Amino acid sequence: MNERSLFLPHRLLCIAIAMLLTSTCFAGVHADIAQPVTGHVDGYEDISVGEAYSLLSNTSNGIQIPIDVRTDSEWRSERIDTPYPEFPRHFPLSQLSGSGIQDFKARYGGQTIILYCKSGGRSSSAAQTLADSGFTGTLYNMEGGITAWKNAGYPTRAGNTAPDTPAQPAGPSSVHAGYQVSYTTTAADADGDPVRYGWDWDGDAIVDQWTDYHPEGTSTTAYQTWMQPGSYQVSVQSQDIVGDTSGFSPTLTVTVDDEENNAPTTPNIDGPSRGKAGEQHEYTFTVSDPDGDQVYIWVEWGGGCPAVQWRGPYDSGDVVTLTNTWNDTGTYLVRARARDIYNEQSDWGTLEVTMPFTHVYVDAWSAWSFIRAWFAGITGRQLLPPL
Ligand SMILES: [Ca+2]
Ligand SMILES: [Ca+2]
Ligand SMILES: [Ca+2]
Repeated sequence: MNERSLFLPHRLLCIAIAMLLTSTCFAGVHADIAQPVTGHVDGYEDISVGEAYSLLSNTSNGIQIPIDVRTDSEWRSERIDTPYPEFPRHFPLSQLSGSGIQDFKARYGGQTIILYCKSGGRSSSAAQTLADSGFTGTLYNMEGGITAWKNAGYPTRAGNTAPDTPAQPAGPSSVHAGYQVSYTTTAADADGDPVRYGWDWDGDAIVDQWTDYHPEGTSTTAYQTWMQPGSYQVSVQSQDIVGDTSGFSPTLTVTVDDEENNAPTTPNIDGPSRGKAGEQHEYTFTVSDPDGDQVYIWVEWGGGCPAVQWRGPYDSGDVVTLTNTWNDTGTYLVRARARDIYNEQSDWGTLEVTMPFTHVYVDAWSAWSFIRAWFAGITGRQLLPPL
């Protein structure tokens, strides 16, 4: 046999193996697809508006992200309505090329997507483009688009009002360089749209950091680390899912120094060290921080009582009052620790509390009195002479 005749069967074998592998992978793809109506071999599935609605109206079947691929003006004038967190997003078909595809993958890669348009044409093009580009999530094309959606009686939203301008950001106004700190904000949206927040950390009226979308009107936290000492003007704006943006909030001036941080001091716990089981007892916890930072406190009551998880912030020197009821007699170790705005934690402060046996005695005595009264009530006689 010459070299060529040896090579030929080897090549045929390779082709056969490749075909076998392809068909195995193909079967695997189909096994992952949830109840398609009409099969597609192109890396996406067509679903009806009814199937889309049932997927989108509950989260027990996972999260699906509806994406409207129509133009900006079509999107703004009317879009499908679905509950948070499955609210529709907008990504026009015209942007699904070149770097736009990379943007799409960065935002939605690995997720389950339901593409829709006016009647299903542009969304199937978008689905094919994404499938061809190697998109890693699951792609559905909603057949009939928003037209069929409306014909089936499913809800839509029309028009839009921009979300409210947030209030001045809440958070520390004096921080150390190089330490991460957090700020919160919120804004309502008259349409009930999800809202994201754009933070300007340096007062140039240019957003430096966008949060994810959150239900409108819920407190949302962003994290920031300033590396250089100085004075910074912090403000925030809100943007709803449709794309309309509020103005910037009033600014918060933040002074950043280059000092090292110190942990808060150990909380001082004050209150009764003896008490009665089943009754409420009040304790005070004094929290402070050598740097004057605001602090949070964590309290454990012992004996299986649920901990009072981080609560605050409190100003350094504040006295926090909390109550607890131990249902059983015994000895309990109350513990509390503080953390400052940089997550530096104090040592545990402790107080031993004893609930002696008295309340069981009182209860037994009450029960005995009750039995005596009942006996006297029905017989007219004393069960035993009174003590
Ligand atoms: Ca809105
Ligand atoms: Ca900025
Ligand atoms: Ca501190």
